[in-house]
Amino acid sequence: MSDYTPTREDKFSFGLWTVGWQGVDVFGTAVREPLDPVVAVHKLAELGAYGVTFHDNDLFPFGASAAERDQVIARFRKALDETGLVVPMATTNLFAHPIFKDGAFTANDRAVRRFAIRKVMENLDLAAELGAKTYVCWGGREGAESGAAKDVRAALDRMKEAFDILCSYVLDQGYDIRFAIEPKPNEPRGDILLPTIGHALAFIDQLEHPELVGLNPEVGHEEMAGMNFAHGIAQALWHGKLFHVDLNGQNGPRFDQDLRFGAGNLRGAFWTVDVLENGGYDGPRHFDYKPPRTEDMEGVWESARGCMRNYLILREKVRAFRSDPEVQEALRAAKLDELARPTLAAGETYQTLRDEDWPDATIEALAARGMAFERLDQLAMDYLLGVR
Ligand code: GLT
Ligand code: MN
Ligand code: MN
Repeated sequence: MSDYTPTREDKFSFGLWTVGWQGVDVFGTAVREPLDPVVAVHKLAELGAYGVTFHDNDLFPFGASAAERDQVIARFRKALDETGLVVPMATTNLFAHPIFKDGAFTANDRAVRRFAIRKVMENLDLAAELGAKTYVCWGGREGAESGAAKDVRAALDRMKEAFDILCSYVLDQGYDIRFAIEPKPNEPRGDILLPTIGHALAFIDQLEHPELVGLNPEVGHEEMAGMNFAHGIAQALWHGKLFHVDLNGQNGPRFDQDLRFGAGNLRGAFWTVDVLENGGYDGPRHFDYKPPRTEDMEGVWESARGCMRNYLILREKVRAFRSDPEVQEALRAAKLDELARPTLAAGETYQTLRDEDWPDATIEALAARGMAFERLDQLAMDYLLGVR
């Protein structure tokens, strides 16, 4: 058993806005002082993270002058050089300023859309400069609270237009950057466009450069919609679209809790780690959570440590589960090997199936067979509960 100390090879990353969250919510003011990004970089490196991510306005305020911006970026860059932390991903704040009250790429107001796309291009330049390979687009304000306020089909046309423009910008600049759409069903808008992994996957297919656009699914966002996160990212991987991931914790369909990874739906977290570790994902394990308002800075760093520690504990359990001979036997009993086999054998066609004889006794025998899933799941439970 390891001591669960993270290393750079584990590829853990955090958004500046996570550990830097001051606790401002709908009902209350800030409970913590602003966190200097330079301090955050040093502390995250010390805790064992390999990367840090940011919105443009996590670094410099909206409307900052060029001089102010350059100064902040120089300090940030120096902290990265000193610590060896990398910037695997960057993103744009298209939700905080009042100009984005009705969205950014899909705001009814055309001038707002033009301003928003320009803001993204500006920060793409910085992302490329800092070596980011993924650019996240979370459209938190793209949506509506009422029916006629948003023509969804027109809004999707505008959303597509924005991504088409941004993809051509990235290609023309020669940036090695791909976009990752982050779905969310609601909050802050009553209903947000591209609410789930499935909606976003279908949308990407309609773009001019679908190869440049994938997903950044977040645990809590899918669970708010009642979805199974592990299934969602498994499908995203199947489509070759899991470009990035936001790990955190959520207790069922309610407001976006953004708990530290492992809190909330722990069983879901186990299967999430299983898919990430065994499904061909090799990107950052990015934590997007909010240290609760109850915590002082000590508690903030404790929660950041907790995200990584829980991931490593679950990874150890997942590995033990997958390599246990009894589990492998249970997987065979549950016919997982058969699921992996094509339904038709080589040379067979639908006609083979048409020609097959299906006596009642064969059908009854198949219907009577148990699937042995409960034993398989209990083995996973035993690992999760620490008795195996
Ligand atoms: C915001 C949101 C997150 C997104 C971030 C990227 S910002 O805090 O709650 O889920 O990932 O824009
Ligand atoms: Mn969230
Ligand atoms: Mn997120």
